[in-house]
Amino acid sequence: MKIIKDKVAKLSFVALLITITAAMFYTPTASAHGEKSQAAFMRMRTIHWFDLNWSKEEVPVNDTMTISGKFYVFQGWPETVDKPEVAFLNVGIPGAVFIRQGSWIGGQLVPRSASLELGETYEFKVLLKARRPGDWHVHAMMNVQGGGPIIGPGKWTTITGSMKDFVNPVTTLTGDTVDLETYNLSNTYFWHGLWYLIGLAWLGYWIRKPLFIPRSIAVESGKAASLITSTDKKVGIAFTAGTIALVAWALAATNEKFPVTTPLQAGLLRNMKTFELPARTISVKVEDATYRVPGRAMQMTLTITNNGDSAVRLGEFNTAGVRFLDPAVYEDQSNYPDDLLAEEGLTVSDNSPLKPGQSRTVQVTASDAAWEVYRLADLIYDPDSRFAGLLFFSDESGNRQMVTVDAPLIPTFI
Ligand SMILES: [Cu+2]
Repeated sequence: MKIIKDKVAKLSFVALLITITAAMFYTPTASAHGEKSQAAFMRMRTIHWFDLNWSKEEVPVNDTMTISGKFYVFQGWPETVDKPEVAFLNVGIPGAVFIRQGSWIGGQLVPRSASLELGETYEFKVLLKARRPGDWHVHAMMNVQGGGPIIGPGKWTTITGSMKDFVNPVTTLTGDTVDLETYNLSNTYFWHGLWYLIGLAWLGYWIRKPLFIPRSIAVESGKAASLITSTDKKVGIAFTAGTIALVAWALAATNEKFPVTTPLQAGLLRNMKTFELPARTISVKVEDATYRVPGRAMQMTLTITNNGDSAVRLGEFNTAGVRFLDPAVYEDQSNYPDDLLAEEGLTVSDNSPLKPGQSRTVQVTASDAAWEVYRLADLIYDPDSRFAGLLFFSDESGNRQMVTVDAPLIPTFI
């Protein structure tokens, strides 16, 4: 009976090992990033991305494309999310399908984290080089320390060609040109393999012996000392000494081969250049805002005052990257992703030009399936149901002016 139990224990242990190893190698293809499951308030009240442009829809391996645009760091940043004092401009893609060759905020290269100010707008650009063929959803993204990755709008981009043609040459500070895609890969395989074998040998040595249950019985009956033989001790010492010697030798050999090394640079960039928006001449007061669940529509009562010198009309409401447009005022020419664009999603009770010096209270409705599809309507179940977004007004000469709104949102279910 004891022998059978022991065999079962051993087999279970081996099965567990195989399962864990198999799980490490199982990597299914991810086709989305769960952007829709990021809390609606995170997408609506943190970073507002706008004027976005994906330079290409189809790009061959080794070719580059850019994502550029602007983002507004929301003034009413939620209390529950850390402020973007340490933020890293990134892209949201399924793995290394592109490599990031460079990213810029306000024209300054940002290979490391930057400190962003609430209430400011920044211009950004990310340069990507195509690596793995396929259809990929490419997002702008900001990683905020303590806040997590804040994902922006995504667009489907196709990479064509073959991954085996991909090259990533860089010139080191000592003047050598290496291909980072394959650089020293055999060395990486060698060390992974070697440590894996050492690990297996260590496990193999102990698995040969009686395992859990007989050992437990021995310990309980006071014979714990008999479980470890002098050979076991010698083997243990040999493994320990061997590991230390191997690490010491490898370190010395590496230092000799590469005498000049610099650590990864990880400082914080401060005082980033902000984007100067034109002087704000329109003021908007949100009188109330409701979300009608059955109609998938948000309704706002806004009092708009024009303090500028040109008549204006409301053309767009943008929240969490979803853009609701009034086609009579503004049409998108930027080839913005379809699923995020409600070309006729904005209706204004009176959208005749608002003359300079005038003030008007209007009903504004933003309706589209995107409220549900992008799960923005989940906001109404938050303990602090607030919405926020950007309103864009167009004046007579076509200039656009951005005004932010931020107010409580009350749901109606009828
Ligand atoms: Cu995506």
